[in-house]
Amino acid sequence: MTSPLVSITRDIPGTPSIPGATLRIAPAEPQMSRAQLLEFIRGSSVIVSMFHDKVDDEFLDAAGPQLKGVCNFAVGTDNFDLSACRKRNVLVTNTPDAVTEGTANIAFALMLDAARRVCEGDRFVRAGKFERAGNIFPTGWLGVHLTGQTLLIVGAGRIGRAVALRGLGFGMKILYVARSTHPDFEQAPLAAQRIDLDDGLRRADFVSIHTPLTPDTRHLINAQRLKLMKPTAVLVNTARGPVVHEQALADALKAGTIYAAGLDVFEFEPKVNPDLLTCDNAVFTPHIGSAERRYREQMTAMVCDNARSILAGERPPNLV
Ligand code: 8YV
Repeated sequence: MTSPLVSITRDIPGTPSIPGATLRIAPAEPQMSRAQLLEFIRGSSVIVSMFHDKVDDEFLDAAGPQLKGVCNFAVGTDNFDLSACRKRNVLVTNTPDAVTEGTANIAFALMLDAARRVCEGDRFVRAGKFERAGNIFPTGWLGVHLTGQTLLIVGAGRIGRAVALRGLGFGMKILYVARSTHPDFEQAPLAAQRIDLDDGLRRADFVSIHTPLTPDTRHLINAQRLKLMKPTAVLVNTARGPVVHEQALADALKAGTIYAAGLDVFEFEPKVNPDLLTCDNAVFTPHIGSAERRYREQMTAMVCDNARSILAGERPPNLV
């Protein structure tokens, strides 16, 4: 009897291993086209997918009827047509927890950078402008402070909580937006207050987005909502790009409707709105929220464990 095939659609860190299975790992370069991806997954019993692989009817048909599960190398599952998976009895898993700390760290890095103009300063120094300008006057390069400021967390999951805890360390007051009350946000140490999104945007000095992408959250932050924010406010998005209307954000940054933004995710990733790229008051990273070696290796261990359970006919630990 031949061993079941597990296809991993991108090179992943650490040493993926699934006893009894044949592993096929896509090379890091060159990146596969959709047609090549569909060919690559043919005959798989389990597929380890990336957040940018659209797992839909076409994908599931290309894999074939022997497919038992798809293990996403991500916590987000907005790349899945879950009902198409359910129809075929294909199990879906993700990697919660492993992405929490890394993503919270990048959110905070972007928050500090946007507030204190770190990357803008870096560009200034590298371009020789510091040397040409001479010493900076006390009125130059003024940023916004964090201590005592209000941080609004949109989406009260694990990552939102980890960002709120970091905010607490900076002496920030925490507000949160969620569909229901979250005792872990309201209890000590966060003592956060739940608020309606529009009121929260009016009150916040910093807004950090941590909601999954769903039909309800697409363009949650649009032109109208950006207008509710303070002109001194900073917006950070490390969740999914389409939660923010990117053109409206570029317009708000240019008009000074808000002070600055920090983005790890983009509406049409990996494309970035050209107007955004011209905004000196925006700072970007290329969707690397969870990219801390320790946690990426944990994600590898999780997808392997989920795949092993699926092949063994057990309930996988991170079933979606
Ligand atoms: C990516 C993410 O999966 O967990 C998610 O939902 O978007 C990220 O952690 C990661 O960048 C791997 O490509």
